[in-house]
Amino acid sequence: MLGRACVGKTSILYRFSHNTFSTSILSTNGMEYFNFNLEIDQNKYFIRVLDTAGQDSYTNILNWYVRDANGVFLVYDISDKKSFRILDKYIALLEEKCIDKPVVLLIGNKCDLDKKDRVITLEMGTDYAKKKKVNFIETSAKKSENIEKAFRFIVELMVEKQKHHNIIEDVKSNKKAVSLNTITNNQNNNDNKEKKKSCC
Ligand SMILES: Nc1nc2c(ncn2[C@@H]2O[C@H](COP(=O)(O)OP(=O)(O)OP(=O)(O)O)[C@@H](O)[C@H]2O)c(=O)[nH]1
Ligand SMILES: [Mg+2]
Repeated sequence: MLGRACVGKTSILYRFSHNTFSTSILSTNGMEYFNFNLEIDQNKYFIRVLDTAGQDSYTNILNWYVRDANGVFLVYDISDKKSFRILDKYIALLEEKCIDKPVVLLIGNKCDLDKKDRVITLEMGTDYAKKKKVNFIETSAKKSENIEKAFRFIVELMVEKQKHHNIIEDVKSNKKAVSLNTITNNQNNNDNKEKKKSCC
């Protein structure tokens, strides 16, 4: 869970874990883990989310913690321009520090706010997400809008990514078998098979 201070990272986690919301929530000090069980299509998943502190003084600790992330909620506040501008910095951090490229879900939080308070439009969020090739959703921890959807979405994306990874591994091992076969079997047949596999 990444984003500038006060964008609502902890509030999103509390909404999902305890179905509560508070306007007097304390700013996060350091890091805190939240554990969840989630069932999707009769499959049960255990997810552990690291709630990070958005204050600048914690930036150095982030470098270490993001290394192993499989999925990232990157949160901004639709009423806070700075929280949107700083997204580039977080994306650069992920690109530089993560061992394996994580799935990223960009969240525009506080979509319950009045139109007059909104400074980042839905279109700006969508365009940014497209540009950075990440997924996007607007949420409200206050009104409980799209919170569960966001968690399901990121888990689904992570599962998809893992499946894709497994397929690639399968294809790689198949390729080895195929290349052994080419020595004894029909060369063209195997070439065709291999071409088909690599386009999937
Ligand atoms: N209107 C509105 N206010 C929200 C929403 N989510 C959080 N807030 C308020 O925004 C403020 C900051 O929320 P936090 O959850 O502490 O934000 P954070 O990103 O965890 O902040 P740090 O821990 O300092 O990094 C609090 O006053 C919340 O009540 C939301 O969806 N709508
Ligand atoms: Mg917090």
